[in-house]
Amino acid sequence: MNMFCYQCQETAHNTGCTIKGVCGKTSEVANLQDLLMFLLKGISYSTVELRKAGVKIPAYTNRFVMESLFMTITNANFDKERFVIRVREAINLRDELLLELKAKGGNTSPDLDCDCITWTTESVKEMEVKAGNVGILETKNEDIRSLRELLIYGIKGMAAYAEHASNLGYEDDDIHAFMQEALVATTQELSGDELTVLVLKCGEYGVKTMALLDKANTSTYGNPEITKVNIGVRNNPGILISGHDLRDMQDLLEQTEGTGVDVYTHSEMLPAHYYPAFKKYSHFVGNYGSAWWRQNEDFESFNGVILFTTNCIVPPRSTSTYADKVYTTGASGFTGFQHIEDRKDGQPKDFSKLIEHAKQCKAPTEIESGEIIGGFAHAQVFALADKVVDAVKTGAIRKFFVMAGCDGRMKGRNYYTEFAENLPKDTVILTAGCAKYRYNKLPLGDIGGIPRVLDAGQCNDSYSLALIALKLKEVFELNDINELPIAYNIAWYEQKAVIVLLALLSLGVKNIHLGPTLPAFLSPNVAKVLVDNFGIGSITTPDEDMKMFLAS
Ligand code: SF4
Ligand code: SF3
Repeated sequence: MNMFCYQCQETAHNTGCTIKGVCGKTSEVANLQDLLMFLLKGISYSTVELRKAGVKIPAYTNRFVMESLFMTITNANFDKERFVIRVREAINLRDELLLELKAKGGNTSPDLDCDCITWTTESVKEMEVKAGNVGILETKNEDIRSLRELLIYGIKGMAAYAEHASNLGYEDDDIHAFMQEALVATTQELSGDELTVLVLKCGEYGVKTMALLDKANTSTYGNPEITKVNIGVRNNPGILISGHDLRDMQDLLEQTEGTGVDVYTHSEMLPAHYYPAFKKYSHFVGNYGSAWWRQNEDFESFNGVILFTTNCIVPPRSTSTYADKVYTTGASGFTGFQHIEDRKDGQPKDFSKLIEHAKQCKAPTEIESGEIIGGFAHAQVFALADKVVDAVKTGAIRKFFVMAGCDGRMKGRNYYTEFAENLPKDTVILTAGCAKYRYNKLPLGDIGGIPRVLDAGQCNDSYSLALIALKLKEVFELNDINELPIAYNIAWYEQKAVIVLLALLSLGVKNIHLGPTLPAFLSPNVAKVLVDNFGIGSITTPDEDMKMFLAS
């Protein structure tokens, strides 16, 4: 075994990637990510103790932990050199914090189940050796391992959302404190019950983090509005921006204005079109292509420059003609792609290199034409509330189906297209995340002017779907969110879906069906706890599941 990773839905044989990641992650990078996680636990030990002593943790430290977590999420960063640098920085930061803790009279030799606060090296060779001994499988009890990793994946997703909020100047020290406490908790001999409490708490912090990001996005760029997004192309060269970071979107649109270079969104950046602040740019042309896993084809025909602001990167094929035109920024990275440095002191990032590069490129090749509609986040749906409530009361809308989450390569994901196609005409899909690409171009029609697919936005905008459910509960004067005519049939892929799931559970949502497979990191006992307490279920066939959902 060269590595072990089972954090995403596409993990090999639904048990774990052991030789190389299905995502393309090499064993070297996987192990360095494990080593970075190990050191984050060492850093967090000191920050947790320092907080107890009343010390305010500096923004640099909080950001270091948050960004490092983000860098280890599925298909965000494949760049070995970046991880080597990070590991060195982590050792230095941990040692500085430990000195500070010592000066405060804190305990600098705690009883942890790893040597994450003492182990050190300067050599890459030694890093690689140590990396092989600090992985997930070092926790021998499979239930404890499962709970520890569930918690870790939850905070990885949380870190991604917290980082986007932070990039817009929205911070919450409680969220940083929780992520760091969770990291330390995985080094302690906690019981299954104690870890379960933390996993549930993670969901509460997930809600808090998504609320913070929602506030950051909507305060800065306005509330998403119903928008028809063009999926065709124009004749200018273009930049295709992917990922979730709206501050990067803003910087790019500002810097491309008047340059003759058009901007298109890919995959999870599609919802940027729904924000009033971005609509004013006439060179913000539309959305190109489909979900992240189709990028090898989409990028080939785009002909222009590509910018990744976050996950999900697919390694280019050896025959690719676009690899030299891809740039990464923020937590994302890939050996061979050029990386745009972080903004300094809140100043815009410098995208001039990309823009000059794009000017040399051909215009995109048209692969489809028409429009897709979206922008149904909470404020927009609340504005339509009377219409929606009437439709429910008259029976025009029988049921809502929350089909949020992720898309992915697995063949079984056709299930979601079939499910959407076969849903009765008096049902409405509420979506968020890249899962929508399985059905957002289908002619599903509308119900009295309400489209049958209501897209709230990115995966983090699942928060909007929760707010909509809570609003409906209030309007219909129900005691329990589960009494609403809403079914949850969610697709997951990476760790942001984990925090979304935990957040929904913390809001009291029950009977969520999760597919296309249940997470490999859930041990049978942990899965049973989720089934018994929350009614979590897996998917079967579109027909059978439809019957089950419509009967309940
Ligand atoms: Fe495998 Fe997923 Fe881990 Fe990649 S992120 S190595 S595909 S489990
Ligand atoms: Fe998609 Fe990666 Fe999860 Fe943000 S972009 S939902 S998979």
